[in-house]
Amino acid sequence: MRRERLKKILPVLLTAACLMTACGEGTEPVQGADAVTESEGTEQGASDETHSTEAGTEGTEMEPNEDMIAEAIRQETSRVESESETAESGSGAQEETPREPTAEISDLIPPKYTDYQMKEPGRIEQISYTTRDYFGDGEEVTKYANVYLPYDYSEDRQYNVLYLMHGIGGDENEWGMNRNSSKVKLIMDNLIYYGDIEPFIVVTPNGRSSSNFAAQGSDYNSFYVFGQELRNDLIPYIEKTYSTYGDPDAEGYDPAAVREHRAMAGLSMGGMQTINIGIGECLDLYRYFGAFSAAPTSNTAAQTAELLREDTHEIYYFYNICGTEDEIAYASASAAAKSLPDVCDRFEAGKNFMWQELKGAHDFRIWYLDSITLHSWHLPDGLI
Ligand code: FER
Repeated sequence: MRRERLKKILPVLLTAACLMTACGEGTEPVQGADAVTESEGTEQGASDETHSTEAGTEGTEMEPNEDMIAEAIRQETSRVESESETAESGSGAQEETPREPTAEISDLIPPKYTDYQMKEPGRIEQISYTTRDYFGDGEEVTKYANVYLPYDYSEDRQYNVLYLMHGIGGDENEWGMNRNSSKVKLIMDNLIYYGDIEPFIVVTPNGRSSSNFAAQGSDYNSFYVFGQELRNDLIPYIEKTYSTYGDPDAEGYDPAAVREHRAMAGLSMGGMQTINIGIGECLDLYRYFGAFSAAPTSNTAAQTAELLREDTHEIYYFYNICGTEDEIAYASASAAAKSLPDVCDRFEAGKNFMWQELKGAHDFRIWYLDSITLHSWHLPDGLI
């Protein structure tokens, strides 16, 4: 019963994490007709220019568009800065980000998830942990991340964990999870408050595995080696510190044994990390994935298929979204995901895979929604 109920009411945000609760099998989203496109064959001229066809190609060998990178960094940097100004000015929880969802899109979000109910708020902790400069000389580095703990977090129970990644010009604060006015936190609080998902932990790390991680414009190639940090340092730290399903101090601890309790998702460069690192390198650690407007150096569907050829880890869910007017990522996100079920029998649309595209650009109008429309079967027919 509970399982059935969860399948039906799968709510808003964070695809992967919601699906951790729902246990993907047999979930059949009823999708709105117009804006949602299921995977079809893809012909992506633009993506051919930015992707090698060879599976497993390192991000460093690809040819990203430097102008787009500069623009993405500029946009994301200014967004992060203006959000922290908002936070510092103490202007309160209702404060909006500079790139507010349009009415068109925000109407898709059931108000119960965006209305402030202050009764059962979760809390945010800023953590620091020791890792290495995997991109550079391997020296020890202290890095920072935000951790969302659900209301009534208790050591007496165990929690699923979502690792939620930022874009090329962002940092651990880009999702706003460093402030109580965070929209992601609000949606999480509401999802949990209404009993629509099981409480879970969200970690927003800094995706640059470099001693230069704090410089938002620093060499983006440090994004590609984040898998080492995740595996060696961040996941063990989180599981030692919080009450998750994994306990690195326990005898015989096997991080792979609890992969069903971890999800990875991210926007743009974080979507690339989800695809290239989460699915491409860490399938033994994760079972749920979400890529939002995946960046140009994301593995193509063919590359992912090739990487998975020898792998037998079950994939519970892989959700993808991109705006059709996203000049930075529409081609790459499409190339990475749209045709995946056609080229790889590990993905089945409507079962453990979803591609979704709708009118929108490379911004939070899409990224807050990823979530909501992911669960479009929760919305009235024809709404999207
Ligand atoms: C690129 C254009 C954009 C690229 C990355 C991005 C690595 C990332 C954008 C973002 O994270 O918002 O060519 O190549």
